[in-house]
Amino acid sequence: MRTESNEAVRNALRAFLPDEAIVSYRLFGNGHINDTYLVECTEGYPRFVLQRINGEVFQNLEALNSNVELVTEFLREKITASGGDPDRETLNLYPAKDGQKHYTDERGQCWRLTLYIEDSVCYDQVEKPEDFYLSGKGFGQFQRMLAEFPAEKLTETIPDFHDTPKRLAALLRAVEADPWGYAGRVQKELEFVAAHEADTHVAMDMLRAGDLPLRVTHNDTKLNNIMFDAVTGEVLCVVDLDTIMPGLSIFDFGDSIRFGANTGAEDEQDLRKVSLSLELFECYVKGFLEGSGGILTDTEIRMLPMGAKLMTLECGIRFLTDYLEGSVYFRTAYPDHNLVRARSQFALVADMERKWDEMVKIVEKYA
Ligand code: GN1
Ligand code: MG
Repeated sequence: MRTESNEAVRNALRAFLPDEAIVSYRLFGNGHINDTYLVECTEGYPRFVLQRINGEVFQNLEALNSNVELVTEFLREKITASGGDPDRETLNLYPAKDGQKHYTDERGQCWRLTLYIEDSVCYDQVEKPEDFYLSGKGFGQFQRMLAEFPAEKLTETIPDFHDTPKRLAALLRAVEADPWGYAGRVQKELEFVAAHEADTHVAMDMLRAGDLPLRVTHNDTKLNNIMFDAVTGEVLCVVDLDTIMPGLSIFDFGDSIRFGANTGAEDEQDLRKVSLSLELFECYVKGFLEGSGGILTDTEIRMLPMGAKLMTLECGIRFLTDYLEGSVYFRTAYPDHNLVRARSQFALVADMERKWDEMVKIVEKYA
């Protein structure tokens, strides 16, 4: 995956802003999918975030734009009604000159501009346990706010996004096709996945049986998808709304644990550094249960540890699949990057299994 030419970025910016207002822009953030830029303007304008939405990953751009617009409008009303500051606590889409909240260029690339939230920070790794507790509360509150969102208005931007058995099937197809001849290098990883086949369908089975309710979920609750106030340290705003879809609450819980409670990085090469921090796990459980404010059923709460294991396993499966397919999906910084990421995910799954009883006990303590 590559980023766009300067000319394409400039051209996109001109669809939203007068040419003379644009001072500079630079790549921004650490997302693996879209291209994101921070935009500086002349006096009288705020700073902006410009994004090119990855049209290979998001095939139905119209539905994606509609989802993000509906959700941000809904959140704006909720935040205003509860006395919050909607300019800082949700994303604000800035209209293009034609009045639309996005711009499609002549090459079919889709762009959007949002207000940059001043005096905010986001983290790629937990620095203070307190912050992780707050992120849990923030994502829990987000879940609670969305509980009243009319789910039928949303389109699934990526169908079967967290359908782990389908993710596994895609991996097996990639192994079969093996377009780059890499399959021989990943036998150990494939054995690990095969040994966890039974886990992959636990959540989907419970959904079909009606044991877990379908909700409106964020689906990508990495720590770097939530902004904190740089001054007060409080959680401000959940970002990266592209994958808001019907989903399971344990997915949102689980993906946060996968990313934030890992003592190593998502792409840690030294697997001895990868483990589940029970301290951070506990912080997040506490925050998430407080934030979601009683909307979760007993079964959802009981399945939280499984959500963590499942999201980690699934993410590893997705990284491994992309590695075999030549790294066409996730942005990578070096050739084996996706393999390194997959290994780190599987190491984390293994550590969760070692700590399973303790994870269960922690959840019971706050249930
Ligand atoms: C991607 O866009 P970003 O970096 O927040 C991915 C998530 C993965 C994550 C792994 C649309 O999220 O599903 O969990 O990378 N987003 C999409 O870090 O596939
Ligand atoms: Mg992101």
